[in-house]
Amino acid sequence: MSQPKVALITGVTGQDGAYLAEFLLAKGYIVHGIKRRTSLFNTDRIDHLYQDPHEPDRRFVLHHGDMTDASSLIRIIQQTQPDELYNLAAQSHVAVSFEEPEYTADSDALGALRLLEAIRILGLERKTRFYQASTSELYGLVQEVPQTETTPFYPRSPYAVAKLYAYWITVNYREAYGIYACNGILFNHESPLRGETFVTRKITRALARIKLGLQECLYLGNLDAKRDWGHARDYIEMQWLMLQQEKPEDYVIATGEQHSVRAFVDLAASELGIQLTWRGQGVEEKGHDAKGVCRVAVDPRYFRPTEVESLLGDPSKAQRQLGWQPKTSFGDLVREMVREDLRASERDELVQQHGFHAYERHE
Ligand code: NDP
Ligand code: GDR
Repeated sequence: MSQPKVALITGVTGQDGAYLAEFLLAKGYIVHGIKRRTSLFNTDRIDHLYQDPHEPDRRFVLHHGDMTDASSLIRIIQQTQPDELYNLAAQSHVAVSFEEPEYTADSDALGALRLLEAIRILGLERKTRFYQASTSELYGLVQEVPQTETTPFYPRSPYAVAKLYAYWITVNYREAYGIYACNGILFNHESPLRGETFVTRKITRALARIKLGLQECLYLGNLDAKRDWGHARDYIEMQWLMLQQEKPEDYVIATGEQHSVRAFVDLAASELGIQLTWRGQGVEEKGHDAKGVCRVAVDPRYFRPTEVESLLGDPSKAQRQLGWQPKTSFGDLVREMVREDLRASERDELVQQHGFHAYERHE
């Protein structure tokens, strides 16, 4: 019987890490994940996959490590000898990268370099295939519509600049040392597991809570930003497929469809049966409804110093070479996120009815 393949995932506690770990385990892989030390458990997204360290023959193993700590990365790669290494770990919030630019560069740019160097130091250039989580944020101030693998980059945030370094160091190590290394240039992808401060999840979570009377207001920034939103579950399959080809190449993964933040709000609200009235433009939209309750308001604190206004991907290459076909429509994505956030809010409502306080947070 052939040995199972071994995968190592950085960022395993994140949205994509959780979907990818589940996907690879179902394919028979032994999956190792790197998680950083936190003062509370931070494994909600992967708790259903957890295997007790005392179990023999575990197929899902977590290791403590950090993208800013080369020693931990080298040790884990040496121990696990991965056939496939998926670098998903990152300070992934664009707005936060303006507040923590140096840390973002350390983890997102140098982090990728540390992994590639570890592969080289350990002599794994011919064994370990490397996936780098690149991003449509590289296009930033877009030079061409829609964006393809050859569209010039123009990053617009410390996050995007850090990811630009990671993109090119991946290409460089492929060319210089013959490592099978790929960039997946993924456009925004969402799911019920999306972090609560990214705009889609912020919207579905807040509207579900407003619907149940647990929250009064949803504060947002630029409502006119347009994104090409897909489902994370569909996108992680492409991450895997990129590492199964004969030759390592870079691919755009996108739906080829674009919607505004405002349209996302409208659709999520209509799914929940919430009537929204948009009042004028910009900050003027801040206001209260007939009952004096604020529903959706624009708060300039969520504007970014430099914004990426519009992204639209052309996934033709992935369609041609990887057989890429997004399975989830925009409508189905919004419906799934709304449904799951309504369930979570109903749980919070129940908790509140039993005398426990559910805190309202705006981030
Ligand atoms: P998340 O923010 O949900 O997850 C990021 C993961 O990285 C978390 O597990 C986080 O750990 C971990 N992490 C952050 N900093 C460090 C560090 N210093 N050391 C170790 N681990 C760290 O991101 P997504 O799952 O949405 O995205 C996965 C990757 O894909 C990211 O690199 C992101 O930049 C990129 N990407 C995402 C897109 C999207 O639309 N989702 C689109 C294009 C690219 P913790 O749980 O402790 O915070
Ligand atoms: P993005 O995702 O910056 O594209 O990065 P995010 O959901 O944060 O923003 C999308 C757009 O919505 C606008 N926006 C708001 N954004 C947030 N977070 N909160 C708000 O209140 C708000 N109001 C409006 C933003 O200005 C922006 O234009 C995501 C991350 O997952 C990155 O890691 C990844 O690389 C890219 O997607 C592709």
